[in-house]
Formats: sequence, structure tokens, C-alpha cells
Amino acid sequence: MSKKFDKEAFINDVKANVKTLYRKTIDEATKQQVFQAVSYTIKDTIIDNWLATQKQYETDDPKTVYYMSMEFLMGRALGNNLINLTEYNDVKDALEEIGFDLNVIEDEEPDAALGNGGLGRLAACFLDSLATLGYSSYGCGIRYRYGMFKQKIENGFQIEVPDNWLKDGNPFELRRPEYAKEVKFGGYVRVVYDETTKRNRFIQEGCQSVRAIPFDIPIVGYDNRIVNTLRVWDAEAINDFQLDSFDKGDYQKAVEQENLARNIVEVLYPNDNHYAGKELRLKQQYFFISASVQAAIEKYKKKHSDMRKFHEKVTFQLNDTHPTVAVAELMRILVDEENLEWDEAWEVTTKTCAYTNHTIMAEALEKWPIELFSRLLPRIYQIIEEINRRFLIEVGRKYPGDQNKVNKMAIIHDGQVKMAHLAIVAGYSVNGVAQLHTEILKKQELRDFYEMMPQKFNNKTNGITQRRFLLHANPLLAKWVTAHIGDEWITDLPQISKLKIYAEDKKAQQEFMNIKYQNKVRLARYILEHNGVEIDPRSIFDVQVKRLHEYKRQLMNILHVMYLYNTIKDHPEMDFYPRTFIFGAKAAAGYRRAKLTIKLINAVADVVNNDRSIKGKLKVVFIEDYRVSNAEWIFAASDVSEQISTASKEASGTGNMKFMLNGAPTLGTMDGANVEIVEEVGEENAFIFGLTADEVINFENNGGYHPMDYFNNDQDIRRVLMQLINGEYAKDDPERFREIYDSLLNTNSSDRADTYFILADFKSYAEAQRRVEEAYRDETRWAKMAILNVASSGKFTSDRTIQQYVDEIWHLDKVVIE
Ligand code: 8GP
Repeated sequence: MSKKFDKEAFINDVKANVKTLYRKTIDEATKQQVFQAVSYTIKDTIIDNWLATQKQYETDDPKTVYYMSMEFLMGRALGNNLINLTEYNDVKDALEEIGFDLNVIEDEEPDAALGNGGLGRLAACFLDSLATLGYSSYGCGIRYRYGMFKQKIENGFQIEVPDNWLKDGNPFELRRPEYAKEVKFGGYVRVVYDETTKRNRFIQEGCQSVRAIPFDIPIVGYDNRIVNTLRVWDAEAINDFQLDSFDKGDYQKAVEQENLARNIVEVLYPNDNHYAGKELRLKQQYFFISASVQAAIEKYKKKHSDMRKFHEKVTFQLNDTHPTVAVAELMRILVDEENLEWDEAWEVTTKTCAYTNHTIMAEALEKWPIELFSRLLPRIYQIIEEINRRFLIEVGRKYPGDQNKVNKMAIIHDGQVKMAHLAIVAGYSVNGVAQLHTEILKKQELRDFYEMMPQKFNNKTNGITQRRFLLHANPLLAKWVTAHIGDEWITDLPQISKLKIYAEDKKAQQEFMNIKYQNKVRLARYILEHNGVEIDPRSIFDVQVKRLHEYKRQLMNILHVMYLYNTIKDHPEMDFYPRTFIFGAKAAAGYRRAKLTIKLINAVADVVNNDRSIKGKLKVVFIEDYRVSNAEWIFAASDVSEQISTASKEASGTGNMKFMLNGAPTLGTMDGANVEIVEEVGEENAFIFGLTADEVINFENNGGYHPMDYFNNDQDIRRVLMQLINGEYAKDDPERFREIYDSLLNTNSSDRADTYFILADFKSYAEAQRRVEEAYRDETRWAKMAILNVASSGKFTSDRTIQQYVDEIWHLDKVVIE
């Protein structure tokens, strides 16, 4: 594929790198050292393209998007970079020649796990698409010393182990101390009247300062020589300046500053869809935002002098509310440092910032106590107060006398700063991440704002990059697709619909099923090696991998497994197609009920997997440490994609798209992007069940849901629930799962019983599962369904999503490297 790969030169470079990095010959090097040496060799090519890209940007001066995000869940870089350089196979061959297996070398790279789940992985897919489509962009984030924790399962329980991902060094990153920025916290604001400008000046004093040092990570576009930048900020203490004079030589203060700096970037908060309200988290937010905004302005000013036109060359996309202080930071710099009038600065800011909402879960909404916020960021707080004051005047004008509206929409209210309100008021665009989600935002969660400013609201259905999740993750299927329709799908996924004509072709079906089987063998081997469980690649691989959260209902899945097990035990003679239920999920470290669910899954696995009487018909596996790198193998090997969230709760989902792309039909609710998946593939090629979003919202608003009725009236449900408290899966501690039982039935806790409608949906889920089995028994029918899923996945490329952001929000200029 590639144009001018020089095998000899490559091998010589790898050997030279091993020598200079480790003073070893290639035969003496460890696998990790070979990984490093290969990566440095590749980095050399990348840097040439990186330079060429920057040069082209200098010439063209295109508008640039800064994608501001607390999370970038990048996974591994080496394989992906080789894929996008179109040198994967060349390098594989070259390494074979000197006795190394590229897969084994790739396995030496730790995942860059600078994110929790969907939101962070979406950011990573977007960077890939931006570079591939030729748009100037920066990802801006934090270089966490410790990313997402590693999960160990001990005795069935999740144990969190720190992820020291940088311990061997990250070969692809570049430290850029010459672009360091100073970020200030705390202190107070002194107002002085400036006679010459006839304006107040706001001076921050008594602050603690931290130095932000950028590390640049290359983002390689597919086969186009474009290399964009993910810029993640590290923190260092500033000891040589900014100490007030009386502090000079104050050792204690110097040490404090050292610690302040180190703490800021120490660790990623491991919460998904949940807001913890920690002071350090707000510090992290302001730290990377202040540095990124300063850097963006500095870059702009190299070519332009009029800050009033900043938005013509720059746009900030806020990935959820976490980066929303960008609004106030931009205002601060424009007003306090660039001397713009408030109205001029507001004009620029509201044409620069745009906001994406990723969840309607109330518990994820960021609301900072005023006391904390104003103490940590006094000047920023003042600016938000002024934005709020002016906004509420507008609300009052539009809805005269409606104090209730004012209270509901205020940015600062009831002792709290509401970040979503700030993002909406200052943003020129507010988008949801799937059609259904955007509609719920407009009609429910953000209704007041939608009514006042409908023009800001729009939908951008999420997407995924086919380069990582098919071309790299599933080489056998990728090759098969290319053999049938050519390789243009790699940069134009809708072309994959050309596969539709093969859906009923016997030979194609057989080839397809054979590839699936080989991928299942690959995964079974991984599971045996990493989990010590033997599974049968001929069984149905029924897979739910995603963060563990009550709304995602892993609990419903495992309760259903318990029900199936009861059924098989009662009817040993029954015809039951062998099934392997595969789970993978991390629970937030402080999320007790989620961690208990992991224990329940493992407890059920223990009983079921060791019961010889069921002859291996049922297996349950919990894959330890689910992450981007093993996800790639899991999607490729899946038969059934479990997307079973309570309707209305999953904003979009992106895992659902990765399964589809790899030919696993969706077993799911009409939630998030599942709705659009079904629209594309047809309901006959998915297994849909359960309450609709409207039904769920109606129960939530008007009551009338009584889980106890299901318990009383359905003996299968009752039996399974009783097994949670009779020691069936907890011989040593029969009370272990009482909390889960109570969560489903007890109304005396603070939440409504069965908050996520598991009992309401249980029977229709079980029925959908029976349809899955029936469909799978008919191999021709199944192969057709699976191929049609692949062929209908064209819409779900992140290339489409990014092109829509560009056309409808950002208006960037396309760049081609000459
Ligand atoms: C997730 C949504 O739950 C998921 O449906 C969606 O596909 C993904 O974002 C990308 O849009 N939301 C989050 O991960 C989230 O809200 N996380 C923040 C609270 C940390």
C-alpha cells in the first residue's frame, strides 16, 4: 500500500535506536525496548509530516478548532499510527525478518487511558477524523500522571491499581517548555482606576502560581501527511518568580507550591456520568483551560493584531461542562489584558465557544458551591457574576415578572454556580449527541433555554473511527470487506453499503462466519490467558462491555443469566443453544452498588461455570481491566451487542456502533443512538425490547411504577430476586447482595425503588433473548443479519460527525499538504 517504505533503512533505524537508547544490540533488547525503538523510528517519519503540516497551516492560516476536554481516551498509539501512515503491513514484514512479531511488540505499549469511557473515547475518535479530513485542530487536555486505574479482580471483587502509564516513557510525546504558561489560583482582586484609559483595572494579587508545560502528541491523519496535535499540560512549581517579595526565601511556601503543582495533574477522576464536586477537580479544569486559552491567543497574535476578530480564526468546542471556565477565562484575558470593552469581549466570546452536552443524568451536572469557586478563582467568579447579572436582565425583559423563570435559568443561584447554564448562555451552539438525546434536552432538561434561544440547539449524532475499530481491530474482516468493495470505505464509510448485495450470498456468508469464528478463537485464547476461563468459540458470544453504571443495567443482564440458569436446571433435557455471556466494566472507585454488581457477576460465573450438570451450555466471563486495547479484540469477536440502558438515559452510546461495524446485531432498548442504528439496519436486523423513552419519562414525572407488582405476580422474577438474599450466590455471606435486592424493591430508601425499571423490562428482555437464540440457530439468517449490520454502519463514522460539526458549527477551512 505505502509508497516508499524502505525496509532496510527501517531495520537499520530500529537497530540504531536500540543502541542509542539502551546501549544494546537488538538481540539483547527486551520487548519493551524494541517497542520503544520501533516507535522512535516511526516518530521520525511522523515528525517530518508534522513539520510539513505546520508549514501548510502557516501558509493557509485556516480557522482552527480547539477541542477542550478533560478526557482523551487514546488507547495505544503505535498500531494506529502505522495504520494511518499505511505502513502497518510493511513494518510487520520488516519486523518478522528480524524475528519479531508486531502484535507482540504492540502489546508492550500501555494504553493512554486519559479518560473514563464514552466521552473521552469520542474525543479520541474526533481527533482521528479531524486529521484525516484535513482540518486544523488541537486537542487540549491534561497529562495525568495516572490515568484510568487498572482493574484487578480478586475473589470476585474489583481492586483498583494505579496506572503508572509513563513509567517507561512515552515515545510519541514531545515536551515543549518554550510554550509554558503561568496559571494563577486564589488570592484576591484589587481594583484600581486607570487615569489614562478611564477604566477600572482588575489586578490579581496574593495568588499561588503554577507553571503549565505542554506535551504535544501527534495525531496522524489517514494517508494524507497531515499530523495534528493533542496538547496535554503538565504542571510544575514556579519557585523563581511570582513570590511576593516578603515571601522570598520562604521555604515552606516553596514546598507548598511544589505540592500544589504536583497534585493538579496527579490523577484522572475515575467517575463516568457522575459529578463529585472536589476542589482539586475545579483546579484541574481551570489549570488546563487557562493554559490552553492563553496558548490559543498567543498563537492568534502571531499573525493577527485585532482581538475583535479572534472568532474568525478560532473556535473552542467544550466537551461537556468540564471546560466551561474557558468562557470566563477568555473574557478575563480580553477585558483585563487586551483592554477590550465588556461588550466587545462578550461578542467575541459568544462567537468562539460552543458546548456539547453528553448526559441528562442529574447526578452528572456540575454545580460548584460559590464559596469554593470564588475562593479558588476570585476574578473568574467576578466575571461569571457579571455575565449572570446581564443575562438575568435579558430573561426579565423576555419574561416580565416571571421570577420562577429567573430562578430556574440563573447561572448563579441558591449558593451554586451552574456550569451548564454558563455554557449555554455563552455558547453559540449547544448540541446533543444523538437525535433522541437532543429532543429530550429540548423538551425536558433544557426546555427553558431552548424556548429562549432555539437557534443555538442542534444535534450531532456521535460516531467512531473505522480506522481503529475495523481496519486495526479486525484485520480479517477489513481484508474481506476490501476484497469485496475496494478500500475506499477506510475514508468513506458509507461505501460499506455496497456489501449489501453479499448479504444473501452463500459463499460470502460462509467466509464472513468463518472470520467471526477465527476472531472468537482469538478472544477465547485471550480470556483463557487472562482470566483462566475456558470458553467455547462455537457458543453465542453475548457481550456487554462499557462502564458499570446502574442506568446501563448490567444488573438486568446478570439477573437474566440467573433466570436462564434456573430454567436449564429445571429442564435439563431442554434444547438450549450454548451461550457465553461476556462482561467487561470498570466501576468508579467510590460507587458501592456498581462494585457489588461486579461481585454478583463473578459470583454467578463461579456457580454457573463450575456446574458440570449443565454441560457447558452456559458460561459467564468477566474480562478484567476492560480498556481500549482489549476492546478492539472483543468487538471483533462478538455475536450479540448488549445495549440495554433504561430508555432516555444513554445519551448516545458509541460502543453500540463499534459492535455494529464488526457485525454484531444490537440487542437493545430504543435509547440513544440505538434508535438510529435500528433506523439504518431495519428493526428485523436487531432485537429491540422494553419501555420507550416517553414511557419512562412519563413514569418519572407522574409516578405509577410499582416494581413490587412484578415481584408478586411473576414467579420467575420472584425466584431470581430471592436468590439475591438466600445465599445461593453468597454461601459465605448470604446478606452480601441484600443492597441490590433492596434497590429493586424497597421504597424506604431515598431513591424510588428500581430507579432504572429493571423489573418492568425484565420479561420483554428475556423474550428478546429468546428471539436472539432462535435467529442464531438459523445460520443463514444470522449471517445475513450480521453482514447487513456491517453494511448499514456507514452513518456511524466519526468522519460524518466531524464534517457536520465543521459545516454547521465550526466552519473550518480544509487543508491539503502540497
Ligand atoms: C457519555 C454518554 O453516557 C454516552 O451515551 C455518549 O455516547 C458519550 O458520552 C459520548 O457522547 N457521557 C459521559 O461519558 C459523561 O457524561 N461523562 C462525564 C461525566 C464525566
